Amino acid sequence: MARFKGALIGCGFFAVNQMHGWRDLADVEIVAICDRDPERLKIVGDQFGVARRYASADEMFSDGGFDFVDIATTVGSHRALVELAARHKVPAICQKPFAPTLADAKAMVAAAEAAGIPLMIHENFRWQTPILAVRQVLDSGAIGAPFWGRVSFRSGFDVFSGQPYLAKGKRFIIEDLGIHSLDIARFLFGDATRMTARTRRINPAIAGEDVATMLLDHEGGVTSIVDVSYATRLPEEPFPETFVEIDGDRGTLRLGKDYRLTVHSPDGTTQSTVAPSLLPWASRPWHNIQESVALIQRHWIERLAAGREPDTSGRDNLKTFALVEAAYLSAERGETVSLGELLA
Ligand code: NAD
Ligand code: 89V
Repeated sequence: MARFKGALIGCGFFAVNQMHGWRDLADVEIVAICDRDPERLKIVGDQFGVARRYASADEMFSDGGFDFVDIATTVGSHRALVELAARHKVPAICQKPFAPTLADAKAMVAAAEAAGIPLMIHENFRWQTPILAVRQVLDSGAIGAPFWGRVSFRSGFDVFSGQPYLAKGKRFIIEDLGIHSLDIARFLFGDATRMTARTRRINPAIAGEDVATMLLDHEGGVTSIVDVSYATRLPEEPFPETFVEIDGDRGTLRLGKDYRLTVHSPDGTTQSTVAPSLLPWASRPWHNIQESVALIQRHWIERLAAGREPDTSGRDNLKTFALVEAAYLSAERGETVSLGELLA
C-alpha cells in the first residue's frame, strides 16, 4: 500500500504531467481527482485509473481519505482551494502563480500556518537539471563570488495553443513565465531588494505584456538581469530553455542553447552538456520542464515524510511573487521599487 495518498484538483493541460510524476513515485498513490469539467475528469481518471472522481472540491475534502492535495487549477481558484485544504488540515501543493495578488498569497500562507499544514508552491523551474548544474558550479566555488548574472528566456513559441487563457489576461509574461525566471534568480543569487522593470506588448492578438526586462539588486551584492520574451524569433527555437550567464570574481559561467554549460576560471575552461533526461512519458521540447515536475514532487514527499518545510514553501514563494508584483509596479510607474515595502 502507498505510504502517501494524494488528491489532485484541476485535470487540465499541465496536470497530466503531475499525474505521471506521482505515478512514478513508489510511495504515492493519487486516490481522488477533481475537476468541474466532466470531460477533463473522465480523460484523466481513465488514463490514470483513478476511481474517485469529483466535480466539487468541497465534496472531495468532505469524503477525505488522502494525506495531501495537489492543486493544479489556474490562478483564480488557488486561494479558495488552499484555504479549503487548510480548513480540512490537509497539506497542500499549489501551482504557480501563487495567487492573483500578493495580499491573497499572504493570506494563503497565514491560513496554512494557522492550520499547521505544509504549503508548497509548485515552482519547478529551479528543479530543472541544467539549473541545478549551474547552482552546483556556484556552490563549488569554481568561479568565485558572483557579482553579476543574467537569467534569460527568449522565445517565439506558440504557448497559446496549449494554454489559451494566457492570451486573455491583462498580465501575461511576468506572471506566467517571468515568475519562474525570477525564482531562478533568487535561487542562484539570493533574495532581491530592489526591482526596475520595463515591459512591452509586441503580439497585438494578446491582452498582456509579452516582453519584460528586469534589473534586480540582490542582498549579497549581485546585480542581475532577468529578461523574458515570447516575441523573439530566432533561427533555432530554444523553448523552453533558460539561458544563464554569471560573472564571478574568479571566472565565468555560461549556460546556453542545447543545455551547453561553459565554466571558465584560472583552473581552465570546461564545457559540458547538462541536458535533462527524457522520461518515458515525456516529450520534446517539454522534457526539461516535465523532469522538473517529477523532481519537485519527489522533494515534496521527502519533506512531508521528514516533517520539514519544502524549499519552495508558501513563505519562501512570497518573495518570488513579490518580485512579480514589484516588476509590474516598476514598469507602470517607471521607477525602481523596493521589495521591503511589498513584503512588510
Ligand atoms: P487548464 O485550464 O488547462 O486546467 C485547469 C483545470 O482546472 C481545468 O480543467 C478546469 O476545469 C479546472 N478547474 C479550475 N478551477 C477549478 C475548481 N475550482 N475546481 C475544480 N476544477 C477546477 O490550465 P493549465 O494550463 O493546466 O494550468 C494550470 C496551472 O498550472 C496554472 O496555474 C498554470 O500557470 C500552471 N502551469 C504550470 C507550469 C509549470 O511548469 N509549473 C506549466 C504550465 C502551467
Ligand atoms: O510554466 C508555465 O507556466 C507555462 C510555460 C512554460 C509554457 O510558460 O505556462
